[in-house]
Amino acid sequence: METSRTTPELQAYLLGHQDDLVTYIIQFNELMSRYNAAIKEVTTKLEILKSDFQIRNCRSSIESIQSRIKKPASILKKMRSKGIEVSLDTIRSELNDVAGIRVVCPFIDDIYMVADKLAAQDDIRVITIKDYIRNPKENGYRSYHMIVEVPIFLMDKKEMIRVEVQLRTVAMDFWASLEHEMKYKKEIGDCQGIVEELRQCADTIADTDRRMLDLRKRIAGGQTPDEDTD
Ligand code: 0O2
Repeated sequence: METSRTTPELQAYLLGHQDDLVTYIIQFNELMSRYNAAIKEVTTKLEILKSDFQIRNCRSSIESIQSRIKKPASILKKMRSKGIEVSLDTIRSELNDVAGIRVVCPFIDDIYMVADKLAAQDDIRVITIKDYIRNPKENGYRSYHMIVEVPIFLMDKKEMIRVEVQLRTVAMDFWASLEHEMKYKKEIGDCQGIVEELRQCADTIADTDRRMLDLRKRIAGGQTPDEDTD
């Protein structure tokens, strides 16, 4: 796709290539519907894991599951920032997060358990894992990222589609959501110590996550089987 035309040039170009444009839009929508299908497949798997865990353990391992398809403008922005030529093929081959699912868990060990159970399913192919919980980003960001491929079954074929699954605790989600909002409203320089303070907040939250997990284990360890079923 030509990206350097000025707006009038682009308009003239599009008017002269209307058939190409319509074909392109149809193919783009087809590709997005495949990402939608992949989101449904992975979300269903997560919901089944959630309810099975709930039945066996009388507590929830997943607080919420949200999903989104990356908007066309964000797709273009990301590809341009990475210097990737924009085409339907490169969207598919080069972008990992067109389909995104965010899983929020109560405790840190729930994250690793859910991630392991998902990865172990024989129709899921794990492409990459970034563990920003054991290896937080410089700014304090923590989350467990999995890029997976899942089969979707179409009328005439099966296709493997990539989905990014981000898993985090409620506390990590609180920090990441606010940091994302603040970061996108304004470019943060470190002149007022804001970056450092945000990182300190992330560290405090991580410490609280660890203490809450420890408390849950101590409470569970102190329970008799009868108390456990209350
Ligand atoms: P948005 O608007 O959330 O979609 P890759 O995708 O692997 O080629 P990338 O994008 O560096 O390269 O991957 P990474 O580090 O796994 O980050 C992917 C996503 O994680 C981001 O998507 C964010 O959603 C989230 N993320 C990563 N770092 C941060 C951070 O410092 N703060 C917050 N709040 N979220 C973060 P996008 O496309 O950047 O944004």
